[in-house]
Amino acid sequence: MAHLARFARHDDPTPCLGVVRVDHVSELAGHPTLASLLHESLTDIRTLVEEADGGLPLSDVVLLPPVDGRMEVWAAGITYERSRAARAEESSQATVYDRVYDAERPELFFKATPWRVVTDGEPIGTRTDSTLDVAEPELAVVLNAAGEIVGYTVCNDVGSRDIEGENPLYLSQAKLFEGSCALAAGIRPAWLVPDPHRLAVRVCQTRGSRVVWAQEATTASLRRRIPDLVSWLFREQRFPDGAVLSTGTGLVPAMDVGLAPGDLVAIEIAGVGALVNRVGGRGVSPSRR
Ligand code: DO4
Ligand code: MG
Repeated sequence: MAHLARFARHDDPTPCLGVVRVDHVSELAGHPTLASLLHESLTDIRTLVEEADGGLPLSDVVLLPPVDGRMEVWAAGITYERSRAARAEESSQATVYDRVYDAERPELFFKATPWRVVTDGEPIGTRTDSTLDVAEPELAVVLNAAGEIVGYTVCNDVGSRDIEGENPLYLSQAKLFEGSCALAAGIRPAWLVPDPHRLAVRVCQTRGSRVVWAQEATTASLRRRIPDLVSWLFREQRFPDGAVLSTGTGLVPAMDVGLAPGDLVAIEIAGVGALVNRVGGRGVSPSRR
C-alpha cells in the first residue's frame, strides 16, 4: 500500500519526502519538502509519485509528521450526529451545536502549525487544567495550494470536553495545546481512495491490558461532503504551501471515559492508514522537536 511520507535517515536528521511501499521508501525527485510538492497540481503530483522508484529500507529511516513549511492544520466540527449529540451532553450552550450541524456554513477551526503536530508513536497530550480530555478519530485530507485533495491521512483531534463544555468560546484552548494534534505519517494518495465517504473508522483505547473504549463508525455518516468542507476552508484565504483539513469525528466516548497518562490510542481508517499514540504525562511535551 503506497503512502507519501516525510522521513529522515537515522544517520542524517535532514527531512526528506518520499513514497513508502511495503518495506522501502523512494525519495521524490526535486521536492525535499511536502510544502514544495503541494505547489504542484494533483496531476503532476500523481506523475511524480508513480515515477518514484528504488530507495532505502524503511528500517533505515524515521517517519515524520505529514506537515512542513507554511502548511496549516484545520479541523471541521459537528460533522457527525454523534459529535452533535456529545456536545449537547457536555455543553451549557447545546443550541450552538444544533444550529451549526444544520447550517450551510460548517464549523472550521484552526488546529495546529507543523511544529506542533505529533505522529505515530509520539506522545499525545492532555491539559493540566482540564478534567476530561478525549481522543477524536478523524479522516483528514491533505490539500495542495490550489485546494485539490492530494491524499488522506488519520488524525487524532485530541480535545478537552470540560473546557469546551463550560463555554464554546473556549474552543481554541480546548482544541489547541501541547500534543493535541496527531497525524499519521503516511498520506494515502487520493487516486488510491475510491470513495472517501465510505470508509470504516475504528478506535481502541487501552489502559494497561484493559480496553476502555473501542468503537467503529463510517465516513458514510458524515453530514457534509468533503469537497464542500474544502471549498469553505479555501474561501477568502490562501494556503500557499497547502493545508491539512480534518473532517470531524463520528466517535466520541461516554462522558466517564477520558484520556489518562499511559493510555494507548489506536485509530485505523480502512484503506487509508493507522495512527497509534500513547498519552504522555499531563502537560508533558512530545519527545521529538
Ligand atoms: O465544536 C467543537 C469541536 C467539534 C469537533 O472537533 C468534532 O466534531 O470533531
Ligand atoms: Mg474533532
